[in-house]
Amino acid sequence: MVFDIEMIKRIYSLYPERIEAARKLVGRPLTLTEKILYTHLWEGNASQVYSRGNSYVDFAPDRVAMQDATAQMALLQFMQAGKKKVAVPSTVHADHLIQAKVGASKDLQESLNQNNEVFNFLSSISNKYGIGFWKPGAGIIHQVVLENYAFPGGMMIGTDSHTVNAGGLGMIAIGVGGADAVDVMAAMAWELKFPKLIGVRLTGKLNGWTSAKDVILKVADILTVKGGTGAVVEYFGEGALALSCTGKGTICNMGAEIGATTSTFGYDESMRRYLNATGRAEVVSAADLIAEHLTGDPEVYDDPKTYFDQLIEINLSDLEPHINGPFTPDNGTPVSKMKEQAKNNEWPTKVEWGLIGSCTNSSYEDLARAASIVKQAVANGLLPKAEFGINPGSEQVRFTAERDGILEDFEKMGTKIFTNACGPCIGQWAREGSEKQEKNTIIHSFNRNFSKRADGNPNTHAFVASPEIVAAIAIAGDLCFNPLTDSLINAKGEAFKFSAPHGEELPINGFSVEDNGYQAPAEDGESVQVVVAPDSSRLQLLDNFPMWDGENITGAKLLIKAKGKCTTDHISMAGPWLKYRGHLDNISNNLLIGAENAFNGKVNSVKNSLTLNYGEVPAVQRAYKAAGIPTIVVGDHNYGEGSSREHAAMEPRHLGVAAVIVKSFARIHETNLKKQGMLGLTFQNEADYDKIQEDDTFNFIDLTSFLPGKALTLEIVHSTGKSDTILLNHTYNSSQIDWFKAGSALNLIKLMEN
Ligand code: MIC
Ligand code: SF4
Repeated sequence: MVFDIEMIKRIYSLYPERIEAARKLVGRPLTLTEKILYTHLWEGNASQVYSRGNSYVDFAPDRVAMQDATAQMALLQFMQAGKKKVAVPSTVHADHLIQAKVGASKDLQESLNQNNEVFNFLSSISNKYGIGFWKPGAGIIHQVVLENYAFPGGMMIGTDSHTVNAGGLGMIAIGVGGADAVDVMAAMAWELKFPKLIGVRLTGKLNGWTSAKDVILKVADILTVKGGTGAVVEYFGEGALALSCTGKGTICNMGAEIGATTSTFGYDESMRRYLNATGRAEVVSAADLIAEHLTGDPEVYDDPKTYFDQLIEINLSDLEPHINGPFTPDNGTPVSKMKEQAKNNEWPTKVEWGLIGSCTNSSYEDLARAASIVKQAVANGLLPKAEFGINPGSEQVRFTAERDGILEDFEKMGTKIFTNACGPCIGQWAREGSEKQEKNTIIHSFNRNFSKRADGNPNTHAFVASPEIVAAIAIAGDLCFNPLTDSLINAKGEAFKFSAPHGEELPINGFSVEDNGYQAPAEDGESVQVVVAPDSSRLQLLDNFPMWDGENITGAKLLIKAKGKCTTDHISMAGPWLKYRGHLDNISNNLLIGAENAFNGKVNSVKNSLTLNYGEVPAVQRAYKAAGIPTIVVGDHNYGEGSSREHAAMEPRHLGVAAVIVKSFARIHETNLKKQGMLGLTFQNEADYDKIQEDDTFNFIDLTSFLPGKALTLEIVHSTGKSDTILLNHTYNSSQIDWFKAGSALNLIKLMEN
């Protein structure tokens, strides 16, 4: 079955006219990104040219995807919008809440037992509002979307930062917070600042050990975790055409790690092959009719410097496999340099675990290429020095890989086959011994490797690499092993050198699956009941956040001045906390517990100015809230990097933080703060970060004239009695200022409904 084919055909039928309208206005050849954006304007045909990096634009995305950990909050908000049904095709995927411990069948059952209440809520609310539900075990959201829903030239949003994975099938797919998803599901426009464009020209061809993963590991190394902020990355060139569709997905997926709004590739043969193999020949026929519009204009790719704001060139023939990390995905090291780097940085080189999977690298091709390495090891009597685990991306991939003997290859080496789910990638990993917090190294094919992310141990050095490199290094048990040049010694004492990996891009005998785990929604959901028990610890109906009282915020205290990297994992930790994603008050007990306090270098220890004692961040904030004292949070660069989880914005809002003031924000988090009625501001002068002292009191001077483009003034009164006055920039447009005034974007929807 092809999902939503009529919708796809309708979008395609609009393409020629809309592209023509845009082309006339813009007056030059168009990039693929511009084509998709201009065909998805809320207003229909373009009536003006939008300025990259400046204009706020209303879009009409074609679909919405949500995963279980973010869907709860998204749908709790949607319930309040008073609609009968979602306005665009939408899906929910149960993938984050499943733990990896002993192996798929036991782990899945265990997760069903533990999360029954939440899964029932998601299944019934999906049923009620016309949302497709992918049951636990069906697969990881982004793989399932790529296999079933993504289509060239489409535009989608999803409540997960790796929604961008669908760029592998030529979409503009963007990660958002739940409140943004509510706009689209409630038939309203979705707003985005018109992005800047980064072009990446790929020349040459991948060979030997290099894979699509290495392209993005290299791009991350070049651009860093904030280099893509506010931009769409468009890949093109002969090298792009030669990549598989799922390989393109891997590259787009990790675009989230450079802060890019999204990444995309033009419609090509690899996409046709993938669509056909996943049962979507009808999409191919429809796309072929407008194929010229589903890629950038030839003039653009011939002279990219003229059309992109920034251009990167990578010759795939020269690219070396990379290993990125630890603790950040943009610290790239070519395999041949690892010995030297590990030594210089004192990274532990003994590898304890190799993990393959996550939405980034769990396709059939990924498993097949890694299996080809494992097979060689088994055939040559090599036993893996590290433990090994895999999470297939979807039931379709798992079933087919099992049928084709790929899983058997892994099992022969003692690999644990975990559920088709996120698992260790999001801290859902019951790793034995991690509580001892020993310094150790793991290597995985995931996308993120922030501190504590996989196993909760801050001393785990997690490195990111392609599945085949993960396989080779886990077998060697040595981070410095270079499979291109080094040999291993087998059980008989003979030297053995791996041949380069090989794996079919798509299964020769086609994909197959018995039960893909999909549950279609009721035709008419009117009578479906959605139950939220009042005493539940997992789910809690939402109350409105209070409206702004129209006064300047004064007498605010500092909750925390966070130092260095402060990702959404630091602000609202995942792992064990995932269970409270549907209960705002309970999850608020993890507020900023991972952030480092700039004054004492500790995590989860801040000064309570009421008692002058140090306490845990959530407890201190609750004390301020009880005393009716507003607070501010101060942060460094790229604050809120990583996930789309809006809990990182809702928790401070719920507990009474008034403003978050930082050197710079990651895009999704900044929007999430705005949506929840918070002030998200940046220092006009970065050095003012240093002026903030632990015992300061803060007074906003001119919040009463909060206007687009006008900086706000903050008075900082130090405990010495001296004061500083600083300027704070913001990016609120007038409707976003209305969200602030109403108390949240959702409050505003409700005000408009009545
Ligand atoms: C992640 O990879 O961090 C997550 C978990 O998928 C998040 C979403 C979440 O926090 O639920 C993301 O990337 O948006
Ligand atoms: Fe799941 Fe990890 Fe992908 Fe996030 S990055 S969606 S946790 S697999």
